[in-house]
Amino acid sequence: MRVPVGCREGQAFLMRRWRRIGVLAAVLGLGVGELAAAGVRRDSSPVFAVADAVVDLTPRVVKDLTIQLFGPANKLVLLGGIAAALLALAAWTGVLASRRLLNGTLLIALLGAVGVLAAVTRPGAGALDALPSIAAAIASAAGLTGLITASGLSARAAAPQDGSVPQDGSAHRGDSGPPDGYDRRRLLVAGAVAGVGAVGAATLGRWLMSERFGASRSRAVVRIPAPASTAQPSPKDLSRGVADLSRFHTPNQEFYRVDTALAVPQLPAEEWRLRIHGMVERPLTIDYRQLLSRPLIERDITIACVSNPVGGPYVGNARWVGAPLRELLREVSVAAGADQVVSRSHDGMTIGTPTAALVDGRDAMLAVAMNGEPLPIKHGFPVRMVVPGLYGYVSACKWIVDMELTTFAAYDAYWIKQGWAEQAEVKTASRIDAPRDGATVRAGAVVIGGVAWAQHRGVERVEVRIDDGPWQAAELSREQSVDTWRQWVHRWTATPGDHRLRVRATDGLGERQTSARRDSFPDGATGWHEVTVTVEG
Ligand SMILES: Nc1nc2c(c(=O)[nH]1)N[C@H]1C(S)=C(S)[C@@H](COP(=O)(O)O)O[C@H]1N2
Ligand SMILES: [Mo]
Repeated sequence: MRVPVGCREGQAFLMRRWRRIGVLAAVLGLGVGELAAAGVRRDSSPVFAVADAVVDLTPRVVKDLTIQLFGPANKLVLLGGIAAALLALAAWTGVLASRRLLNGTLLIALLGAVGVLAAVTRPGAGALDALPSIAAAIASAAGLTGLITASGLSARAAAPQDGSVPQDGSAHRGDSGPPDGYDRRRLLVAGAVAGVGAVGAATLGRWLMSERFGASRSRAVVRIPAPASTAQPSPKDLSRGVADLSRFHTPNQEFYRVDTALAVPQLPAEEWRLRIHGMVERPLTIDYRQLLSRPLIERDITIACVSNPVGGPYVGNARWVGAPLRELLREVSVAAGADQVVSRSHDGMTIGTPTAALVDGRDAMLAVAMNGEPLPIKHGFPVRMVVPGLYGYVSACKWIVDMELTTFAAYDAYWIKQGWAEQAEVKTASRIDAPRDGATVRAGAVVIGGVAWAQHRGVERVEVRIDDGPWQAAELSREQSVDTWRQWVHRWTATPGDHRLRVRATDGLGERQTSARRDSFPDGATGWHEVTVTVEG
């Protein structure tokens, strides 16, 4: 039964159809774009190329804000925003097409051009990278025409010839419901065909991409040789029996992830090469097999992100296996004055590390394994850098493919260009994991616990303060190395009421963690972590 609709509603009804047609056409185009990208390379996908370009063009303050607000989910938020903007534009192609098909097609061409521009300006892109965006635009335009034809809608049915918005709904005079020629059934069928086509093309494209360019097959077959120098046996893990206390080794699945890559870079180990060049006497290129044939070291090293707020989650401890950088740099013979090593990743990130930190005897390495498995793809497979004592953005280059010996005066790496500090040693920090902030606990015996880190200086002491009471020494896990965090626990007899718990650490040089509250920009947050808990009688 046809529900009578007034003229104004009739107009709105039609516009919804046109918008839907625009969106369906765009989705079809994107699906076809993904499929075409599988024939070129991953980064040529219009979706990822545009998203990556947006990330590159986003000002630092906005990026920081999204990291602060949404943490590791900031990329999902960004992708969601891009998708919403695209949907709005796609709907608009339909609206434009309702006046004149050519106008809708022109907007699609413009969007395609944005895709082309983004794709050909990605690192390592060639002219071929333009193809998926072009294919997407053509499929979209064809979809638009096809859906309009199938629906029986025409530009005339939607708007008066002069293109102005009708004031009285005169476009389909005094009528109830859709105009003559509109065929709901055929539009539904055509829409379903377009939708299925879009999903099918995107799924097939995704699958082909991971088969052709993915790294998981490579990761499944690599075998990491036994290290020549093994880690100390692990200390007793204080997290056993204390809910919410961080485990001594952070499981890979729970390890924080911070990087600018929207799609995790895929670099099969067989294709991996590392070039060490610049201010060196004997430039060197090694492959994965050669790297693994070197004497490997195994170490428990805690890494942290400079953007970690006080008490935040961007820190983790893992057992890494890798090739020491000191020997590699000795082989290439670094020129005097080359005070910076600029590492480049497969996805174009640049990270600048003081050369001194790589040769001064600390366990700086090119890591290939993390907690007993080949490096997870998200954490840099096949090879990443790990340098004890430095924040990740100045040391921990994932998917590393190039190291250039240069000077700090000559080159600013990615985050330095955004204003972050050139040199950034990890600041002494401590965190309360249990009980959680805002938790309610029962009066009596309560275990307060957490972790403390001061990489390459070590943690000597951790103290806890309840309300305005005295600072009390916490019990610490055995020191594994100066590069490894220490778990701490403090047994508290909790009394009913609200309580404020604070923690502070002292590093291996006897220096106490500062109470001064500072934001993470530009070289790491400072201040004592505190939580408030309610104790019930
Ligand atoms: N290629 C690449 N490597 C990178 C980054 C990046 O964005 N791209 N981020 C760095 C930062 S800021 C940190 S804190 C660490 C995080 O390493 P994780 O994700 O394995 O925890 O990686 C570093 N290495
Ligand atoms: Mo970081």
